[in-house]
Amino acid sequence: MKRLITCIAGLLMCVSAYAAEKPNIVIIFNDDMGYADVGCFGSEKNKTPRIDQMAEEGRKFTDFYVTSSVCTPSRASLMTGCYPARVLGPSGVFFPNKIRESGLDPRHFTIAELLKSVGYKTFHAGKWHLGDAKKFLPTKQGFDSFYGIPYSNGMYPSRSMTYADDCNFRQGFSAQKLNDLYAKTPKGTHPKGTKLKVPLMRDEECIEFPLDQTTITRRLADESIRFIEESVKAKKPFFLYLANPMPHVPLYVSPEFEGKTGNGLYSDVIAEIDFNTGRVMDALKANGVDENTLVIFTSDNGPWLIKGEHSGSAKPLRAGKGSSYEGGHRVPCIMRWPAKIPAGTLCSEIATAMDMMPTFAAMTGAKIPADIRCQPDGYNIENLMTGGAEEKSPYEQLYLSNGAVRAGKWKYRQGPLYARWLAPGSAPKENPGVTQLFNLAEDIAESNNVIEQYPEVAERLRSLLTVTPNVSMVLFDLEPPHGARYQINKDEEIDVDGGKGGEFEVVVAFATKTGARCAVLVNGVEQEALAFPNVKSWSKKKAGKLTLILKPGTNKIEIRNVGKRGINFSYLDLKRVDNNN
Ligand SMILES: [Ca+2]
Repeated sequence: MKRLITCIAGLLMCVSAYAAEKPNIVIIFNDDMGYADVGCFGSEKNKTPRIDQMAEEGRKFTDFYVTSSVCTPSRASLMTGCYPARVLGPSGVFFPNKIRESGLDPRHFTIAELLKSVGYKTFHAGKWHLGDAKKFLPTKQGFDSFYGIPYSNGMYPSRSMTYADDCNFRQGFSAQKLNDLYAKTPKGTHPKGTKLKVPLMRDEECIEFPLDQTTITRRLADESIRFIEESVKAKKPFFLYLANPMPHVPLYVSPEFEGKTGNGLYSDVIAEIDFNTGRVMDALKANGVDENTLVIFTSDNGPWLIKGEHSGSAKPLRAGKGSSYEGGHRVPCIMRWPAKIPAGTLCSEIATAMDMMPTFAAMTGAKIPADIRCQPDGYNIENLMTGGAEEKSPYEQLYLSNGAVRAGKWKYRQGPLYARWLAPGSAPKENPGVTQLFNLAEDIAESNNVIEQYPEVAERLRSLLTVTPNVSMVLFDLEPPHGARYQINKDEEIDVDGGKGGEFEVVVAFATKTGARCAVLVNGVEQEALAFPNVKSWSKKKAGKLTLILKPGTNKIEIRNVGKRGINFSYLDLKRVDNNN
């Protein structure tokens, strides 16, 4: 009898050891948090004891990148492991209530789907921003459940929102009132007086409108802790994606943190994020899963510097959000996993948010299916996470937005000096196009353009851009455009030539491989499909031409990939060809 009991006990231990093999994964993804916004990355202003503690107990990544310096494309890469252009097309930030709903196509494979395939419980707490229509929500992308805001905290209610029967309406709103307001509001816009009022959702319904944003950082931690407890109780490995909607503006803190730091609201917000990060870390310990949980703490892009006192810092990096300088793309990153990552260590090799998909697959034994729409561009970086200083980055080059590329210590960039998000509306004269080469090993601040000294290095990096799978602003080999140039933003409506309508010649700038096709649509109606020429490698002649008839007023011009081959759109150039001046 005694032997039998021993056997059973042994078997039980075996089963629980097996369950414990799969590490839990927590990603804490902050919004617009700058490289130097936390103590362990050099902030002098913000005190972040709990985040610093994570670095002391884990590994700091000094050269960790996101693929875009704005929210939506950056998040698409985290979810899919791909450069944003490959999964979103030529897209910037998503806004609700556009005529055509925007979102990450749910047929794309996400890290949540990957982990779910090997038995993980999955939960997204916080800001999603990959589509607010029902078909695009986290629950359609591999998350068992969602609690948070479907887009940025500075937006407004969505026309298509479903309100829960017991939704907590505040400030005199009701589902009826919102419906009435929308009935009077032109399609494609939002009702007056609703700016900065955003919904709090659970799964696919709004449960509070407008969300009391002073409570959100704490409530996201509350929900995260509840999820950790439930998963441990259910003896399941778990994936928690906690995406704080701040320090993106508008900033809010709870009364407990108001004025707490004496350093202004931004520092108070960081302090509240730090405190609640600590609460989540404590919950891992309290539930006995601290040892075998990988926690990744990082940001979706650099600080939104035009917001002044309400923005963070990327120092010593140059610029911030919206820019292809380092301050836009390089973000603070800490990884902590006591079972595998040596404490108090540093990695200064290039790693990116695209690496999560292949790395999680390797860590958990999950398979990335061969037939998904886009195989990841990222790499398995387990070696950089757990190995020694001899481990090297798998990246020979890394494409950044707006025609920039980093290869080793070199960084090449081209285009406007300032980003639209940094200096909006600045005329070309004040914001000239530049080509720059920096040696990041000697010049982390990108202050010394060495393109004259190293023309052959610049040319090597420039030529890499012609084969980039990244979208925005690739090199354009045509003559300078003759008409007005429009950057292609998905779902953007443009007023062409004063809105008079007429016949226009359109040049579509692109980079593509052999025989790709795209359709050009005006107001949702397909005008023509462009088949691009067959070339052996990436096309050097990157443009297609056609004639479009535009009606008077605002027209929505859309370029859509309709072939199997990838196309990277850059911009379209419109020139009037009729005599209707
Ligand atoms: Ca952001």
